[in-house]
Amino acid sequence: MIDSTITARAAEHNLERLPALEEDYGHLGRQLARRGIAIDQLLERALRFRVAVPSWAMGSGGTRFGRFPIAGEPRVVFERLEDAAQVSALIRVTDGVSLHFPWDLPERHADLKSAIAASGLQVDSTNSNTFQDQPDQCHSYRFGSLTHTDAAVRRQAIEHNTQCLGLAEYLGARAHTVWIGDGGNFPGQVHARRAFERYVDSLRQIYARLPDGCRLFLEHKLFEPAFYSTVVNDWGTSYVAAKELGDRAYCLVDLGHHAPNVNVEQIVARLIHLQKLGGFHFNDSCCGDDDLDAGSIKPFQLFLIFNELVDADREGVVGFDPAFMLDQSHNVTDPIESLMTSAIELVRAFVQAHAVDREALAHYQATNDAAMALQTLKQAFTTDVSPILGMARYRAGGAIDPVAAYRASGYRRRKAAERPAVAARAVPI
Ligand code: LRH
Ligand code: MN
Repeated sequence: MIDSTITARAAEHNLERLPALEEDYGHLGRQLARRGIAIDQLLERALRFRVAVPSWAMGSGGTRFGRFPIAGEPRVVFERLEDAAQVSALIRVTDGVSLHFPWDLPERHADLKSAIAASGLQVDSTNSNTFQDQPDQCHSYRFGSLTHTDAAVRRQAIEHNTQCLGLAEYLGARAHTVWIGDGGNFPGQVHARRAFERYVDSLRQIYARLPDGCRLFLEHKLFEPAFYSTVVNDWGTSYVAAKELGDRAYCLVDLGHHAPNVNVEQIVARLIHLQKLGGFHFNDSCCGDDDLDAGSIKPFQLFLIFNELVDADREGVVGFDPAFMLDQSHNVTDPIESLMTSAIELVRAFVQAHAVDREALAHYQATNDAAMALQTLKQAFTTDVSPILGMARYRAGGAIDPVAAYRASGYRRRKAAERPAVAARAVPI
């Protein structure tokens, strides 16, 4: 399902750009060798990096103030998979896709299974949705779902998650993610302890139906849609719940789900220590859950998060197997371009984290040499590893300059002709 014009443009572009890339790669290789770093080892790391794209971000997102559809955006899951396949073809690190139900629920499940196979992608995680009411729903989620005071509403939400688990098993997903917006807008509206107890009780019933080989990810979020109290508002709450459920329940860290200036990399280190780091929803933010492109606002924070991940991986921390997923909303860019450049920023932070002189860092930490400890991290963060990222895409059959190749392919224009314009509200996110 890879668009032949895209691969043709990429091949043409690569021919033009390869000599310069090889020159830059050679130059960087000499620089890194002086620091005792073998560039080909970093290249290997880049080639093995993987992150899943979110199906729900393949169209333009929107806010409560409006959504501005772009011509040729996908309308149904099959078109979202088609676009995700182009992202994968161009940058070669996003061969996983996260699905959201019921947004991605087709008439016939078999059609979805074959479309996924045709796309060359695999399902990373399924995601349930008990934060919106569906047309044919019996009970409203207006006042919550898994923590609702009414057992019938909780049963409905548990049943929906159980159906998602059935799809996860059928589609070969490695995890199921539960994010709920439950909470209150005013003091007194929600009994804080009772609500959390209902949350854990509902999750127990979902956890009991977890298919073999599938992990359960609990996603915390500081606020929105609730604005006074959110039941699962922080990592500690998520951790306690995951701990109570069992070995296959983990915490998922969505970077935008924290108050401004929270030290997210330290939360990551804690969850690694507690062996409950299940995965990430990577994005970036300025104020709230802005779902902006990863690495676009706080690239140093992204690097520091990968510094914790690489440190743990090199140490061989028990049970360390975090799932990497993007979770973004594209309001002013072409989603395909944003997902490509965001995934590339993740590979960049990952490769830079592997360029940290960890021996020197450990020495400066042990001797409380704060200045040199920071400089050791900054040396890696300020290393322009773009030649390694370009060479990895080229070696993996992708595009050295994916955005240029994508634009030259005219893919979006051709899709605009194929896919009639979508009304303002497509994926009601
Ligand atoms: C909640 C969230 C969650 C998804 C939704 C699309 O803000 O991050 O991960 O279910 O976005
Ligand atoms: Mn998320």
